[in-house]
Amino acid sequence: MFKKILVANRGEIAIRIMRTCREMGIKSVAVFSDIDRSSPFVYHADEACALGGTTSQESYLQWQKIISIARRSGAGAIHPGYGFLSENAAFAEAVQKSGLVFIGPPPEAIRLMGNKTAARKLMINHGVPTVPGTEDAIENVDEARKIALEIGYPILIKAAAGGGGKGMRLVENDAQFEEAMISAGREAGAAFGDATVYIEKFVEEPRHIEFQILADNHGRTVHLGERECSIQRRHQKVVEEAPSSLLDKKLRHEMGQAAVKAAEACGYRGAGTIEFLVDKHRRFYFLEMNTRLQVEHPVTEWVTGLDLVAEQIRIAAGLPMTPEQNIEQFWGHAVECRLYAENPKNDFAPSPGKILFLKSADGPGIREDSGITQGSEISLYYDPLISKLIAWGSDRGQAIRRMLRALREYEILGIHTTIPFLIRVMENRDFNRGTFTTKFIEEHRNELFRQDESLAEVAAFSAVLQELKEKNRVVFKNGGNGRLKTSNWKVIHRKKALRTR
Ligand code: MV4
Repeated sequence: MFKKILVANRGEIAIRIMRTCREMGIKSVAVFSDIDRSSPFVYHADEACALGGTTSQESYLQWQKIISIARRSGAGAIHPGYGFLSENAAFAEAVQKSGLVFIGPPPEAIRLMGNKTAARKLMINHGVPTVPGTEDAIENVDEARKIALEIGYPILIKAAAGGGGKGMRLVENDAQFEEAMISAGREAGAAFGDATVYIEKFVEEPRHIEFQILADNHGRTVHLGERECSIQRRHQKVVEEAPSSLLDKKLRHEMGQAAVKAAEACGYRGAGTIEFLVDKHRRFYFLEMNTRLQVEHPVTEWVTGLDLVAEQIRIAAGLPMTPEQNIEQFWGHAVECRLYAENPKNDFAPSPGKILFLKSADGPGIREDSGITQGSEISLYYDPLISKLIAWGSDRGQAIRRMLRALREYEILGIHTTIPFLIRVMENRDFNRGTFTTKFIEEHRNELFRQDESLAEVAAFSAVLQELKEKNRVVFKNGGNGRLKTSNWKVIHRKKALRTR
């Protein structure tokens, strides 16, 4: 087993990885930018080494620097987390060439799955259902238009080097085709340095459901069930849960088999995710594979009882993984809410600043994977994800109620966060019924963004009440929105104190 691991990431995921390292008796090494000099993840590590720089490009993407720090520190492996270098095949190769272990899949699997047309072709050849579309890149506009007519509108033009929606164009009829193909190619070229595009039939109002897989070097590949990720905004996930309220035993089994087949087809090792779209007829289609640990992995951990980071480390060290078979039955239900430093009342604009006060949520069935603390400065340089709240319940209803309680308990001052928006989602009727698609946020815009009473007035009133409370002139009862102000015991105690004074 490794004695020391360098974590090539920041924020909550760096801490998440370091925690498992500590539990496994493995030392961890942090690398940090100038901006992150005093970030919590730096203090979670056993050792920390400055990368310098402020932007991602100048810091967390400096792979030569990161590899040389790893070697000097005596680390045996590098964990890339998610984002940054996690799906960079050249980095994975360079790590291996330097004599270190990359905690992730083989570089060939990253490269193969990074190319969406190659991935589609592989899936078709292995009998994994894909969305109807082209097997190869489209080049000639007129030939491509013929193909689009055969497939039938609406269609999507997607970037071969893409993923996450960049370089994607919805085309509803033949007249729109040429312009869409040209602009998609231009956008893909600028974003990925590869202008290759292809066509897929547009699946209308689908659910986005992904399967967690694990593969070790002892001949075993298993799936650990699904995550429901349909609640998204501009290709950014907002809420995830496990299991999905859409799947029954049969569909779960079929999709799980397909996910395992997909992972085996590309020679996968470690933890990976197979993304599917499920249409209104409950037909499912392979969309893409994510060759990394995902942000939303905790919901799978909670309903399976596994530590996915520990499994990644074990597999990378050549040990067999813990699960011996596919997991299709779960322990209760888990929901994750992503807390972003964004202002939902201002079109989710980034909200940088200093965390002036922080009292996070805990209690029964609550886990928080956070990257921040009171006093932290949130910059504009990196991803605005500051924390993840995960709630567990014996059933979906209890998990949602606990999440709602935790979101209301959470107190954070100094920046805007997505908490008020997440509360609206958790209260939403269609969300609670499980009747939603990837268009949920768009379709419920009015309810989700409805203005409260004048917030400024409420804030001013609260400030006056707080002042009176501090002078012991008033006591609070368990109040309006179910938020605990002062317990009745304290109220009685204070009344007594006033009487005896
Ligand atoms: C699709 C699709 C419908 N039909 N492909 C969005 C990001 C990228 N990963 C693929 N995406 C989609 N691909 C076909 N053939 C709809 C989407 C899509 C989407 C997918 C999952 C979650 C949210 C989404 C929001 C808009 C579009």
